[in-house]
Amino acid sequence: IKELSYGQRAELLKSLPSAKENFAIDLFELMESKQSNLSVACDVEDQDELLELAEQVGPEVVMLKTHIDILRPSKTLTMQQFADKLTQIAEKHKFFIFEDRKFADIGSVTKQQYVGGPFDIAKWAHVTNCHLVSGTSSVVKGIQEGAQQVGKRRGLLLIAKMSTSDTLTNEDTEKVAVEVAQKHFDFVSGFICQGRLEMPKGNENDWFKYVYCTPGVQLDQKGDNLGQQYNTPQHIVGVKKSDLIIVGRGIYKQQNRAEAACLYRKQGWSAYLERLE
Ligand code: UP6
Repeated sequence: IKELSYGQRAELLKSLPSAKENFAIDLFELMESKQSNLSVACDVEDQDELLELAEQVGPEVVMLKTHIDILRPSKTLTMQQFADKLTQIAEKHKFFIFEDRKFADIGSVTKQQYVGGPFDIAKWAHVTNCHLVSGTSSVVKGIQEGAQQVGKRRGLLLIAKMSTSDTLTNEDTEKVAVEVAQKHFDFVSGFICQGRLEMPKGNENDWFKYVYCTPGVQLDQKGDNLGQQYNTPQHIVGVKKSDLIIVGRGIYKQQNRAEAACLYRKQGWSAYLERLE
């Protein structure tokens, strides 16, 4: 198939019986209506600051990315209260919450880490992600069972390729991620990757089913001193044909975070529009 818009991909997914409940539909629809393919990685360490950042960038993003385990416990808010506040902000500005947990244990422990524990991720995060090193089907199933327990529509992104210079992920892990996604298409919504992934022979057109999400995006820097590598929104969306850019320090380290988020949203969106031409 030729290039498709996010909205067209949502419609196509809705027409597939196996995808009817897939979170990717909600995400593609929001991207289309909000004219945004931006996610902000909120790697701040204070709960109040994270809530403030969510308010600042909320109007620009479709997904707000958290690392719940880097936040200092707050003196004023319980975990439940914090999650409720973040959920309220998400509803107000219309974005999804992505807990970037990168699960990597056996299926049953993954499920325990996802549902319950101090963070109770499944309760408040619309989407999460996992590595496939410890199990391809088992880890996905563990998270899927957890989501069923909570009884809400949840999404899962598979880590296919990481942004770091010294990553062990490669073409083989990308290939495995695609196979796992195809097998668990009722629950898997997309990938953490560095660009659109190649589909298996005979199913080349299936690329449209998945949301390709890419971290390691920044305009000013080429990388950091701990292995991170950056590309521009134009390169990631325009050349590599990824769908969603994930920007952390490029936005939250700026003086005016709302303005920075607006700039990245515009860059990501115009690269997408050019791709459609
Ligand atoms: N992230 C990566 N690379 C990956 C996967 N995830 O950087 O392959 C996450 C990091 C961080 C964010 O955990 O939250 O994306 C990138 O932040 P930065 O833009 O500040 O580098």
